Amino acid sequence: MDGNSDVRLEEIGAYITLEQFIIERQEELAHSTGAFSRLIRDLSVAAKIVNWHMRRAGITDVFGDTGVINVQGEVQQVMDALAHKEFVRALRRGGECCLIGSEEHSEAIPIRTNDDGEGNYIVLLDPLDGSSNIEVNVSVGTIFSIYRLPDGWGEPTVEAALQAGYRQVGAGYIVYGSSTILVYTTGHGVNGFTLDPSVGEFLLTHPDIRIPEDGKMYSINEGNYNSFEDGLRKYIKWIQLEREEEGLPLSTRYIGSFVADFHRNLLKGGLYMYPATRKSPNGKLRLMYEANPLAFVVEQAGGAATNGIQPILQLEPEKLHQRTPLYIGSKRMVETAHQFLRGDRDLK
Ligand code: AHM
Ligand code: MG
Repeated sequence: MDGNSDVRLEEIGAYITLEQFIIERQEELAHSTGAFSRLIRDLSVAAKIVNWHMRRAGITDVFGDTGVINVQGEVQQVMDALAHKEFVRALRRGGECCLIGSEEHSEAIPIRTNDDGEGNYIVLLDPLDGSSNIEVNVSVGTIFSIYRLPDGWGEPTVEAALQAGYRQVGAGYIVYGSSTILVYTTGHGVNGFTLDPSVGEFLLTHPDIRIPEDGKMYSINEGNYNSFEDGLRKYIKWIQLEREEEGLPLSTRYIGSFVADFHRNLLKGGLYMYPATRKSPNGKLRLMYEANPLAFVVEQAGGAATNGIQPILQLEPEKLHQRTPLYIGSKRMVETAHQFLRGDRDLK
């Protein structure tokens, strides 16, 4: 190793693996017994396996669809099914989870464990978000939301999972991008871990992530512009004004992979919007395993997430697969969007 490499290593300091980090932070968690730590470990193991499949996509035959239409009425991709299977397998084997809700399965999946009884955690997930992007080498992700089974609850059923977002005890996502990064929160800040493929460990690379108060980028499918409500159309026109003194115009960045758009906005500042449209009158994204977990992450990082009126985390869910309009990202950007949506602000 030459002198320069030594210097670089010193700058980076000691490596902290996800597992070490979880153990060190365990006492922050209420009723900490180590079970939650094991649950995060199980999710990270599944993430590594999915990552492995993803990195070989194209070499192995995992592109294309399965021919199945999922509960969302969308064509299931082979990788969707594969990711779902790996996460369910890891959670089942881990023993800390009693119920799984997945975008790729119409019903909640109860998990029976061995003689030790059942785990106490409910995990809701989108195993592979943005999967239509895989074939063209664009980043995709996994999103997860964690609740405790309410005290005294008997058989874990879907009703146990229908808790408002503010009751989450953990949430996070994995982006399979130029590198693979796992970001999560337990309500004590947000931390990010990059997978080092040579040693197969997630290493702490993004401690205590804070989202900038304001941003220069907005993410929305502007192809739907004509079906947006009036206030939103005005907001978008305002964003595009040539007014240097107000920091305008902003830049559009829309990958079409929610996790990837969200991750960029989290690090750089920005606003992701998926509003109600004529085609999707309740928005497109799912409350329980897309909006809620990333709302928890963004709030913990100092940002905001709403449905255009109320904070996402306050919404009382009715169904596992329900959809919600979503405005999520830098706090000031969400506030400005709201002013336009309420009609309190105009283009002038
Ligand atoms: P998915 O969960 O079926 O992959 O759908 C969610 C995805 C998001 O990742 C992305 O932001 C959005 O749908 C894109 O939708 P559209 O093509 O309508 O802009
Ligand atoms: Mg999704």
